[in-house]
Amino acid sequence: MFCNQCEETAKGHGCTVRGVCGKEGETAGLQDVLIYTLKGLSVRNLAAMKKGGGNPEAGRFVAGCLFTTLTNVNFDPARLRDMIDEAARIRDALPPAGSTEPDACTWAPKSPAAIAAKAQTIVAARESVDADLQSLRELLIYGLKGLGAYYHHAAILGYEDDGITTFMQEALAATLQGLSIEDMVGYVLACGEVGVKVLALLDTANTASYGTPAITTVGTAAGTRPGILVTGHDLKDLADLLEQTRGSGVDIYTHGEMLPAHAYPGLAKYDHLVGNYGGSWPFQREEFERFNGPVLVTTNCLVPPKDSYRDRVYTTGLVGFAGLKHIDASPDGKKDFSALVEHAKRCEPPADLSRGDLVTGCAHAPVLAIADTVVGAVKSGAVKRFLVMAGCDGRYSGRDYYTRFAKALPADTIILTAGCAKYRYNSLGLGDIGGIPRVLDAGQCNDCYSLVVIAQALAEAFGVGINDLPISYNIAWYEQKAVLVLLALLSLGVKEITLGPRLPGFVSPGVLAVLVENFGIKGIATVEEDLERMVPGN
Ligand code: SF4
Ligand code: SF3
Repeated sequence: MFCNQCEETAKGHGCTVRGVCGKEGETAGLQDVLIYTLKGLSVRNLAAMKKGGGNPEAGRFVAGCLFTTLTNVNFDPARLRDMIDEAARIRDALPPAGSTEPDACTWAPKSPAAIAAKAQTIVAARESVDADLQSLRELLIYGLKGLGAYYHHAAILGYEDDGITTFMQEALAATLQGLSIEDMVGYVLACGEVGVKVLALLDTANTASYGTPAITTVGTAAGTRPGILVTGHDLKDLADLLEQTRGSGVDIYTHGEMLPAHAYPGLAKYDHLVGNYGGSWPFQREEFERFNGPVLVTTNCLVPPKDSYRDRVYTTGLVGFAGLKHIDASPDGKKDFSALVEHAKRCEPPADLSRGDLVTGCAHAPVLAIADTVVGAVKSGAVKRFLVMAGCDGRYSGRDYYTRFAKALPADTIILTAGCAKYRYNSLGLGDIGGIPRVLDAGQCNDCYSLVVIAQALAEAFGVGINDLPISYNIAWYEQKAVLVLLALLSLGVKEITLGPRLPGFVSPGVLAVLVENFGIKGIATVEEDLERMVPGN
């Protein structure tokens, strides 16, 4: 195996025996082969679309498969094998793209041995490609995984866009074409532009489905009734579970990236959505153990479970892990969560992990509703600077940097955040400035679009360009949704982004030089140095 797609990749280079995430070599190979087959499917589907044909369902399928290969989503070889078979079936039902097609269009996943051999060929092929070109291909593929993930989230709620899925297929096909460095850079930047579109689509999907978020204080104390813990990003799963558990005597708690669910009127209306339990995904092994009741994992990030609680973990949607119970949707799209409810009733209530109240729901609508206050606070000097600290949390010990950085910020600064990175500082009690919370949590990483809208609104209010605002970017990344968000920010012309806690292993020295020269991207240094650079004269 060779996998370098996340921040925790072994030795900062690549996992070659077993993933730091727990992914086995077999699973890594299956994920590579799935992506490879999607490339062939895309070549054929695009050719058919040009002639007025094609498979209109293929785009959504591709998005779901890309999401499946994201870090910490699906560890189950059997599920991945089924997806490869399905990808090949869809591909083979399309007419050939021409008299000479790439191997990805024609190879057949005839047996586990054939798939394993193909996986080895794919890994070996990396060696024969120019390092910068390979780096750009990987940057593009990882951006596409983020794109597929966000598209899948929107599509689940009924919001789709053929332009986005066509780009996804064009970009996948482009990685087979032996394009020049310049052309690949073009695709990478285009991926960011389409990323802005998908984030906007998802924003519309969420608010149309569950209402406009409101700035909301969420309790973290454990109650006295049995509970179900919901983690991941899929709001529809949570909504369906809340509806099915009404009056059951079972409480529902959010975990990790589900915290912002409390801000949506369509979800907050359920009295038995009682609070948030625990923190971000890296701490789930202790937190799930202490929760005592069943846990529903709707999307990333799943950590291989401990034996002490594995019988209480249920996966759903694209998430998979061999041996865990999986809740599938029926053909009409409905999911039956009754097994979790019955399971919860047999369990003790959660052990208390209280970390005080957390504030969330600071999405673009509620923040822009207080735009006059925010603009006034900047003009009066009460707010000197905004720090965008969005992104991921992770296990790497160096991530305490973000807690130390947040603590060291002067009292006249405001953190704009989204994603699970916020758990490094959202319970520090950083207070407010004239009623504006000093940690403005727009929501999940899925809600990064809010940060873009807020920045654009501030730029308009002050009549300046986006890079002339008193905003610094100190982004934490871990997986490929964050790669897409980074590309989206670059496509909007945002410069001088600080990225940490470690730079991606898949970025070659040549590509890094381009990122530094054109966008001013840097890695983190010490808290003191970074503070001086981002909040000069603090
Ligand atoms: Fe390694 Fe990250 Fe890939 Fe897992 S996802 S195998 S930790 S690089
Ligand atoms: Fe977190 Fe996995 Fe990226 Fe959604 S839950 S931000 S890491």
